[in-house]
Amino acid sequence: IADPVTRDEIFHTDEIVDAIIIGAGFSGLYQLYQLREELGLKAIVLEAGKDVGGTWYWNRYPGARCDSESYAYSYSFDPSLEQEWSWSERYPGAAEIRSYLEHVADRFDLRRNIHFGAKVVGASFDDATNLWTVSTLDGADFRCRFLITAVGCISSANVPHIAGLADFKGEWYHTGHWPHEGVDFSGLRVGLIGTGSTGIQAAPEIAREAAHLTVFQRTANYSIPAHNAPLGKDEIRAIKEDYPAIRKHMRSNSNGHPYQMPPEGALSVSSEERERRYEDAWAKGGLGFRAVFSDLLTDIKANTTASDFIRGKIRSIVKDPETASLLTPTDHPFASKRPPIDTNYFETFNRSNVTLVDVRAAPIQSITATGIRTTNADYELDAIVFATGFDAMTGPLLALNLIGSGGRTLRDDWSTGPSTLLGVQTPGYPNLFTVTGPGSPSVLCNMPVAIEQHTRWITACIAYMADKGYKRIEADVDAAQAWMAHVDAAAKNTLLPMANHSWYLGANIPGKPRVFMPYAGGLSNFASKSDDIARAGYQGFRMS
Ligand code: N01
Repeated sequence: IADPVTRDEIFHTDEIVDAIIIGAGFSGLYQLYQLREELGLKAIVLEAGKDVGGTWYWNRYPGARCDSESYAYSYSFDPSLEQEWSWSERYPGAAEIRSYLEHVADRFDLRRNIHFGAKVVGASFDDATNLWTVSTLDGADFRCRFLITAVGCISSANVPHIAGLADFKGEWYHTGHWPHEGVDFSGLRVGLIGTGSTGIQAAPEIAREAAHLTVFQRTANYSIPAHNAPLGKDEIRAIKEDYPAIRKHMRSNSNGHPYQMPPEGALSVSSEERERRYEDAWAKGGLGFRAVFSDLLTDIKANTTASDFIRGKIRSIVKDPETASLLTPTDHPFASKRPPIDTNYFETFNRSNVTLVDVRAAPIQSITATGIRTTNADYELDAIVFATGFDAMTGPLLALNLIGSGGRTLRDDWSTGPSTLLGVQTPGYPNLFTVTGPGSPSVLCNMPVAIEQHTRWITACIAYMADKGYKRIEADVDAAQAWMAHVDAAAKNTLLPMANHSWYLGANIPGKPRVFMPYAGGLSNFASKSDDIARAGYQGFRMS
């Protein structure tokens, strides 16, 4: 490749593409659109799945549904797209989100630049040419100037190492890799391990179908009723009319959701008023419960009022007092782990075909040919469902086996925890951009809003480089260290680190460094910091 000095020379070579994007989910699709349509670059997407969808391509477990309101869980970049698409329910099911992303891919003719079935297994940077070589499982190599990972944060399934799994005679599944043809549980005794957002969505659905469901719970979880329902024509019309204001509000707050948070703290109102507001929010349902008061995530006393309210609800729903007590979370404040929302989760334990097993008190010892053995009992099962989560944020990036400048590896560089600047670049990995990387607000937000901010920043950065004739960008070590210190401080300003076993901290994966990975300082704050850095000529990044 010739030494480029103009945008055309940088970006219009035949042999080497300007950018490779890994992943065709929400991030990858929009990143491709921007690079191709706005910058006129030659960009391709490498996608392991056979179609678009990302996390929604793989997550097809019973009850898989998004916890964001459907109208807010969508792209905002094209006003006619948001006018022509109508969501059918308050929360979109996995299949409907897949249809939406397929529609986006068709509408913007994105598929012609996407290689499906192309699983990336390695990528290395060449200092001499400033190019990346990306290798796929089938042995193909692709070369590009910019490598952009759009691999999601919770896409690396975690199947815990439990002795004996290979001996199990029944079928077992991880929710994140669900068979596309579905699973028929009728007449079966099913064991479900895990009570995070996924397990809480799946349990009621499996219980309805299976002969018996045994839920193996290590940590009791708070959950808010979703109150999912079809969206009426009038609601859809009102949303569409109001979209500009809704989008503006979503971008200008800390989490990218459409909720309005009042200025008051939980303790600034009378206990009757507090209770009334919690009851209203419970009746309304959804993640908006976190926004009933302004200080639920920052003041433990305020949070305790919400935690107590939910604990009371669990006790009032679950009829058997012992089961209710086991289901009642006590070891972390509400929303310090990502709070699930549910449809009849706690009610499910009133069914005669559902049993709750406390594997904190008596841990799972092994899986046998016929079921699960805990330290005090054997449970006979025909199928096991692992709703055991993900090696979040760093897992999908480490799986790419990235080799940076001078032959360094990301696995070594992140052995004590990730280091990035804005979540978007890692020192030592020039021309590599990570959408929703560790250090970005991503998972603490309504994802599409965060993704639009992250990808727009990357696009602007690449456009800037093209204008200036730069062919290499790399985050400074000092700037990345300062950013990670800020990420750590932002988390400590909240109650989030109090859930010391959460995946935000990497604590769900044995041996993983304990680093609070997402940026808890808020999306709008993050966006303005990112803009300031860009305006200052990409301060903290070295370009040449
Ligand atoms: O995973 P999790 P998830 N033995 O890590 C348990 C998003 N999401 O798939 O808490 C026994 O939260 C583990 O126990 P503990 C959302 O961001 C979004 O449910 O570690 N149990 C926990 O109960 C969410 O946060 C939607 O003690 C074991 C569970 O497995 C994220 O995905 C829907 C175990 C794992 O919970 C991940 O949720 C669904 C073991 N060895 C998910 N190992 C939307 O709606 C783990 N567990 C957008």
